[in-house]
Amino acid sequence: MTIRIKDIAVQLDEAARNAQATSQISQTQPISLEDAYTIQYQSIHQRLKRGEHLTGYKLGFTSKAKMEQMGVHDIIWGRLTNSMQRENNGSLNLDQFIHPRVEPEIAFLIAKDIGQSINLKDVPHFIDGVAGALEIIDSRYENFKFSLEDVIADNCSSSAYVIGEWHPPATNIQELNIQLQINKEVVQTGTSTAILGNPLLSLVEIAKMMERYGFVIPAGSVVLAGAATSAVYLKAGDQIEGQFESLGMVKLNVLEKR
Ligand code: OOG
Ligand code: MG
Repeated sequence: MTIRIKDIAVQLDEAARNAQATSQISQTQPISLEDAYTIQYQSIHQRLKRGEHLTGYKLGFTSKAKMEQMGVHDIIWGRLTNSMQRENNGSLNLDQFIHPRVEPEIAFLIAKDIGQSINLKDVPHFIDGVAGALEIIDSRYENFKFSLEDVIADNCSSSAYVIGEWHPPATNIQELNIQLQINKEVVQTGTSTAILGNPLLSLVEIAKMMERYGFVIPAGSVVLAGAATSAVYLKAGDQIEGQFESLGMVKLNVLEKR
């Protein structure tokens, strides 16, 4: 059976656009890892055709907390576009999402194109800034359930992100305590060490992926290193706050239902 890459890409893009869940691809047809990344590429292409542009890349499943919550144990990567970005302390309208969850992340601002593998000791040369961030993930699959290939095809559940204030690249990001609060209640705690033992390693990992798949992360892009804690479902009216010690606070307000 030939796999209808383009049809699946359109199906996933429409599910995102209409905020309407769709069934898991892997339940009706097997797809390979390569197919999954091709579907992701084509699905993002639909967004680009509508005038969006790429703003960066993200990693997924770089912490044990996330792997265990979702039952997927491989590092994955996806793409971010300008329509996903929200201002720090801005708002989020639940109507545009299916079953969104929030998770605290660390973000990097990329200083030099990344298209080939890099060593940990060279990573600082590729960074112009570091920041705390919040990611809103919203799987396009029913019940937020997926296989590794399903989630890759679905652009790793990317749906929105907020970047806190950028700090100089030399700012310490090792062993930072990270807290996620919703309506002033602490709902998740973790540390930056939860991200691959050292969040800088997320750039080593994504560089390997860029080399393998033949893409380049251009200077000026944002890279999200992957969540340090499990993700939490959002409700109307939630006030979300990520606290990242020296990197400060990142906020997002979920609008009340109209
Ligand atoms: C997939 C995306 C994972 C992360 O930070 O680990 C991710 C998901 O959990 O739906 O963004
Ligand atoms: Mg994430």
